[in-house]
Amino acid sequence: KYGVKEMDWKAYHRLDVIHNFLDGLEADYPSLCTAGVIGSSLEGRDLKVLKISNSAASNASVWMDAGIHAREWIAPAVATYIANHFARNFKDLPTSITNKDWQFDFRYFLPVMNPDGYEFSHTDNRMWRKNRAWHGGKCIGVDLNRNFSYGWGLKGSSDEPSNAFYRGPEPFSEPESSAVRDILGDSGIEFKVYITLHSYGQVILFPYAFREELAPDYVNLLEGATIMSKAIYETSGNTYKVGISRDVMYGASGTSNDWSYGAAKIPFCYLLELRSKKHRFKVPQEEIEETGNEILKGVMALMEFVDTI
Ligand code: ING
Ligand code: ZN
Repeated sequence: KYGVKEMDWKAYHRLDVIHNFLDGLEADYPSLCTAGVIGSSLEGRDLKVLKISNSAASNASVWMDAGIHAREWIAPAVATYIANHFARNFKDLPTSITNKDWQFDFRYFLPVMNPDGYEFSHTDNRMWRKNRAWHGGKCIGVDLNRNFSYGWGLKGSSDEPSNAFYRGPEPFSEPESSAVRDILGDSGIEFKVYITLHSYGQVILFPYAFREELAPDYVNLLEGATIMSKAIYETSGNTYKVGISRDVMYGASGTSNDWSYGAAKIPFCYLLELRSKKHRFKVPQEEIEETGNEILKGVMALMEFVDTI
């Protein structure tokens, strides 16, 4: 209860409040919600997750992470907003999302994938992006979204520790990316959807970011992205472009989204760049709830679609 009371979506919160909130959901809904820890950051902070599940054996899993980049504060806020909604409204879901029995686990929400960087962006440098690892030289930080093994080391990343897109000395050199790999690729859980929240730009990206060829599931991926974008527009009037990264933004390699699709073989993988073009990384706290709601509606529409595939 303590954590739930402190949490709201009218302000940005520190890591302890977010983690207490996850424990609070478990306390409020013990048969539905389970908080857990999938690993530790370099500085020893928990990589804390929440599972929301009715424990039906045939459920497919939906993963959502956020905060892989420290300064993108709107992303953890939206992930917790969505977790909160699904936990509190779970019993109403089977008819509101699909006519069939509910057959998804939210497994897991990882609202802050880069807790060291997230805290650093609160205490020292609001514009910090990477984690806080040192791999020689004068500079700190690996870009966790260049540290995954699929296409690692190619264009759109850097081997320079001083670079904002520093990929690290080797794939999965970082405890934060390794912990995610161990769950998504090595836990035996069947994942159907991978969603990773970033900001900013209002775009929905799907694989591949690192190569020219279209993904084998390009048509399905595009349809899912378009459905999300349409649901967002119908909710708030905000426009989100859809497409592959090199068309809509820029190319990148070693991303969690490409790895989830290409290596972990999750069929629906999306990177969402949230609001806002106007405020960039500093989305006013007054816009958190609206952003959470538009993305919630987008995710629900996506789940309805993937349920038919
Ligand atoms: N952009 C992401 C980044 O990691 C991205 C998203 C991924 C863009 C792949 C293009 C290709 O650079 C932000 N804002 O972090
Ligand atoms: Zn990002």
